[in-house]
Amino acid sequence: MSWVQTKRNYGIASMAAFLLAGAICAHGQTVNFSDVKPSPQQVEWQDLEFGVIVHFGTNTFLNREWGDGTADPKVFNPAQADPEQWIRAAQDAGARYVVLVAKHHDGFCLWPTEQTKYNVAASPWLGGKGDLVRMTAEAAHKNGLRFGVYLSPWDRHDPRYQDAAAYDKYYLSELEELASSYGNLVEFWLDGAGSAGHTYDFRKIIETLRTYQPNALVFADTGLFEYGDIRWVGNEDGDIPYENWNVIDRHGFLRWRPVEADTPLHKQHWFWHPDDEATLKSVGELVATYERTVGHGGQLMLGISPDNRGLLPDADVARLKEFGAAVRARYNDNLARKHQPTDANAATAFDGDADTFWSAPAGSHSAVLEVAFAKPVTFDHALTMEWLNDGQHVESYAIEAWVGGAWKAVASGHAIGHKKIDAFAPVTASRARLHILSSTSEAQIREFQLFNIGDAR
Ligand code: FUL
Repeated sequence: MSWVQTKRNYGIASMAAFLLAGAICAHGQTVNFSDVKPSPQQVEWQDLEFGVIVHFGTNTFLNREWGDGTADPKVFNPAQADPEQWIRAAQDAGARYVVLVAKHHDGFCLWPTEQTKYNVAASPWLGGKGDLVRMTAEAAHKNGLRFGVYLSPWDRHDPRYQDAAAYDKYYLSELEELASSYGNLVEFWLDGAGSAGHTYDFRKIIETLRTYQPNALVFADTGLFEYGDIRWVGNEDGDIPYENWNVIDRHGFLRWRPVEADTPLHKQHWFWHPDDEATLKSVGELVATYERTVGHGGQLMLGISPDNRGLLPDADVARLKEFGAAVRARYNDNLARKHQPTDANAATAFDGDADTFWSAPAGSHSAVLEVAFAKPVTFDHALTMEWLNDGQHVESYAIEAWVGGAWKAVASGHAIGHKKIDAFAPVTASRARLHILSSTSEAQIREFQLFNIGDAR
């Protein structure tokens, strides 16, 4: 359906705001790609790898994807709304954070905001005393997941939307409530859909968010390029095209902007719809999505949707569990751990502990990280992680196996980044290596793991 592809441009508040936002090249200094480093918050967020985004609201009860803002709040009446069930299912899938759509484009708010009556307090749910943002934040925190919110700028209900200044005031007050009352937010989702032609005061929006949530990362799609800490991948298919670099050129200014790929568990559906089992993605599709997102060094944001009871359907819960189990099974038996100990420094890359890393010799621009086995092993996947705190250094690499008395490249690429998964035809060898063919400064590798998964594509 077309709506999922319609991220739109916003008007920019002013040219001055744009210039201020990109002032890294002060005094005419040139900044190189490899000089740009992530913030500590970006490093922490990239380690989360996989999150879920929850869509639930009046649309759920009306078989809609984009509500037009006219739905009666009384339709919102889930008998069993249970964010703990959503969170546990997300956790089974392997997710480490959850973003709740606190207000979608229809304008209906899932918390009892004082800024509009168009919210859960006007619904029969829990006698008008419920607060889904609180319940979801608490369930997430209780189960060790980070929590974030989506607050749609486009609002098809509120009359103030016709007046940019009045709407900014309204939006900022909503944001202030969300940012000050529900604990730490890991991510704030700014969705550009539907906003074509509307001008927002994004400088003020970000200022307000930062006042209460200095560590929250802003997800922003194309039209909000200036304001995001995280960038949209440009599609909703769960596909991060390779090469994927963390540093992008933002109108001549280089910025660390890791990518997040949002895609729903049900094909094309962010909200629950009746009789929709056929759109549920298969385990194979989900694993492929994982490998094309997390395996391409970016973040996977999977959409989940509670039904009109307020629970994830049993089939969705089961699928999420199967998906998590499949990923764990594929990347459980790291053969590199069984290496012959030679070099303690190198061993830090084989140990499954992403908090330790191997470093190539200081100042080097090429290097090898070799793993040797007592007996030949067969492998068909490699998982490599770069330590990014100091920037993204690797520019070209090959995975090589010692075959017939010579090194043979079984996979190669340019970017490694946070995580790179390479699949190749099975190879049997007693030695393997990560060959850094070129790096801007010494390569720093958190993990170099090998697997025999058995389904090389
Ligand atoms: C899009 C929205 O229009 C969809 O309804 C959904 O919320 C998705 C995550 O973002 O832009």
